Amino acid sequence: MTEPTDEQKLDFANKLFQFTDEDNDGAITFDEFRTLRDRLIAQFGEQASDLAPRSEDHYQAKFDSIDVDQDGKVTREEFLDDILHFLK
Ligand SMILES: [Ca+2]
Ligand SMILES: [Ca+2]
Repeated sequence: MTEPTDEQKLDFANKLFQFTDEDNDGAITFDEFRTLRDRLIAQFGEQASDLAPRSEDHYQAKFDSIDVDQDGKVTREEFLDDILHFLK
């Protein structure tokens, strides 16, 4: 196994953003974010649940940390910043 390239990481991050942004309006609301775990499991199985927080408290903390400008929405830019940092 080789390390994923930056391009693959970016591709993955973009796909995850699209998956999380359920109504495709270009921003993730907390409501969309909190259902992520259930939707990941439904789509990809139990092992995908590692990508999402485990409890309501974790969701809120995680969402707040991704939403850098604290406007209640996570834009693609904010999301990619966080996930690419996480994948490093
Ligand atoms: Ca949305
Ligand atoms: Ca924001």
